[in-house]
This record gives sequence, structure tokens and C-alpha cells, in this order.
Amino acid sequence: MRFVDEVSIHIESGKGGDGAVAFRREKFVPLGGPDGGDGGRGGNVVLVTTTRRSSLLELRGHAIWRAKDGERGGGRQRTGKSAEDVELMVPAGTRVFDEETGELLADLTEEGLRFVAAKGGAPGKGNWHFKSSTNRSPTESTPGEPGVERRLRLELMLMADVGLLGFPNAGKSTLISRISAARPKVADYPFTTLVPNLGVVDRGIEGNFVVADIPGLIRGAADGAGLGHQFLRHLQRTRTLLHLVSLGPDELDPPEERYSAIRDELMRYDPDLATRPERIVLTKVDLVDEEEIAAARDAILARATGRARPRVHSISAATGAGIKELVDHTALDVQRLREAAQADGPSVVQPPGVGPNA
Ligand SMILES: Nc1nc2c(ncn2[C@@H]2O[C@H](COP(=O)(O)OP(=O)(O)OP(=O)(O)O)[C@@H](O)[C@H]2O)c(=O)[nH]1
Ligand SMILES: [Mg+2]
Repeated sequence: MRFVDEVSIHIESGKGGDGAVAFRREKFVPLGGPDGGDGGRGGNVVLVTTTRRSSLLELRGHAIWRAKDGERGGGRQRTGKSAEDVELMVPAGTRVFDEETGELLADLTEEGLRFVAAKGGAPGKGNWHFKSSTNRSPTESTPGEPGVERRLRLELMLMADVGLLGFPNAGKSTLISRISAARPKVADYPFTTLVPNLGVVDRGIEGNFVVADIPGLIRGAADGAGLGHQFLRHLQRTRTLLHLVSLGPDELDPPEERYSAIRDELMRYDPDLATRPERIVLTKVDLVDEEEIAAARDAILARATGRARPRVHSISAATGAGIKELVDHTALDVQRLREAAQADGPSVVQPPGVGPNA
């Protein structure tokens, strides 16, 4: 299963400023030499890769991205001002196609790359360039070159930053639908979710992160029970985990037993997965009292097996309690983990079919 985020954009670079036709005006000199300056360069439209984005969401719903034109030249050989570039921030891993021809124009695999997708028009020349021994008063100048207009298709293989895991019915799909635009099916019975869903949590100027809601795990998942292998594999590519444990009344086993059961599956499937940072999230807390929440927290923490002692959150999708705090903390975790990954240097794992010739 592949998650592909795709967006079409229309971009246009700025036109170069025209060269000027002007002559020096001095006292007692009726017609001075030519001094019309050059125009300024038109603005480029540039794609820049950044860790602050993990989806192409921000580029949606904008009709056209247009850079400004360069200024025209002035008298006294004054060069017109060049226009600023329009920079579009995209996540590393974005591939850029010409929408009309389908040609792959760039594969922006790393952070901090700049790809000039539409080059600004070159500036025109002012008339002082055209002065010669036979023509001391040229009235020629050249116009700035036009900008470039193009339609691009951007494509990104989505990688989830955060994996939601837990038993069936824990409230995973409910949580993702509260914090992102994803709308997976939510229902009052186990195994509602059959394939993973991705949701993008939009944090405005802070960027965003991607959450994967995977189907509920059951005992024996590490041996393949209930398609467990397939689902656990999706978690391997995430940076951090939210382990959801329901405090609702329908559960047969106590919360700490269910918590341990899933930890055991993680450990057996891939010990590395078990050392991944995790936050424990007690869900449906609107259905229990404070004492039950505290008791569940203590019992679960007594079982925590990971490297560091996990934080325990309690949330209710029904009342909204605890959700903002959970998202704020998770966003910080993701930012920290992305920075750490970047400091380790590019460890680019190319999913199959992503090379330029694929
Ligand atoms: N009262 C209450 N009910 C909740 C809360 N969160 C989820 N539920 C209910 O719990 C049930 C299961 O929620 P889902 O989000 O479908 O659970 P899931 O973890 O995605 O389940 P699977 O897809 O089967 O693994 C639904 O009936 C939800 O409405 C909550 O905070 N409070
Ligand atoms: Mg679900």
C-alpha cells in the first residue's frame, strides 16, 4: 500500500524590466549622451524543501503562484530593481512533473534544496549599451524577456510521522478524525478499520505532521494474526508512536493487560520498534471517573518496557478533553525527531518505484 499526496499547481515567473531610453541633461549641453539604465530581473518561482512540511496540503486551493515583474530601468544608468522570488515550501521527497508532458523535472530528495521551477525573465538593456562611434544618440533599448508560465504536478510519497496503535475499538480512527481532515469510518465494534488511513495535522505556520491510523492489533499480531504483519510494517516507518488504551466499559481485560499485550507484539515483531518513543493515551475518559484514570495510569506505567518512561495522556474525543495538549506535545516530538534525523545526515530510503527512471 502506498500513500501518495498529489497536487497540481499553476506558476508564473515575472517579466524582466524593460531597458530605458534616456539622455543626460547637463547645463549648456543640449543633448547629452545616452544613459538609459537596464531593467531588473523578473522574479523566479522556486520550490524549496523544508522539514517544516510533511505534505503538499498548503499548496492546495491556490489558483496561481505568480512572481512580480522586474522594474524598468531609469535615467543616469539606474538599473531597475529585480523582483523577489516566490518560494513555495515543500517537504523533502517531493517529485516535480510537467503536467502537460508528464516529464519528471526534479526529484527533491533532500532538505534545503532549491529548484527554480519558473525562471524570471531576463532584464532589457538600456540605450547606453547601444552607443557607438556612428551613433552617439541611440534611441534603442531592449524589452525585458517575458516570464514563464507552467503547470506542474507535485507528488509525494507520504511518510507518517506518528503511528496510532492499540486494540480494536480503542478510538484510533476517532482521534485521527478529530485532529486531521481524515474521515475514516468510526463504529462501535472491533475491526472497523481494515486499511491504514493517513491524516495530516495542520499546525499553521509551524508546519504539519502526518498521522497513520492503522487497524487494531490483536494478540498474535507479530505472528501474522489478523493481518498483524502488514499493519506492524506500517509502524516501522513512523518516527513516534501513540499507544491508545480504551478505558471504556466494553473491554474484557484490564487496561494494563491490553497495554502489555501490544508491547509484547511490538517487541516480538521488531525490537527496534519497541524502542521507538511512545506516548500512552488513555481514551474515552468521559466514561470513567478520576480514580479509575489514575489507577489505569499507575498500572500501565508499572508495565512500561520501553527505553524511557513514557508520558501518559488522557483524552476524550466526546468532550475534547486532553486532545490539544496531546497534539501540541506530539508536534514537538515530531519536530525534535525530524531535526535529529536531519543531523544524522540523509538516510534516504527510496520506496520502490521512486527513482527518476521508475
Ligand atoms: N464515549 C466515547 N466514545 C468514544 C471515544 N472515542 C471513541 N469512541 C467510540 O468508540 C468506538 C470505536 O472507535 P473507533 O475510533 O472506531 O476505534 P478504532 O480504534 O479505530 O477501532 P478499529 O478500527 O476497530 O481498530 C466508536 O463507537 C467511537 O464512537 C471517546 O472519547 N468517548
Ligand atoms: Mg479504526
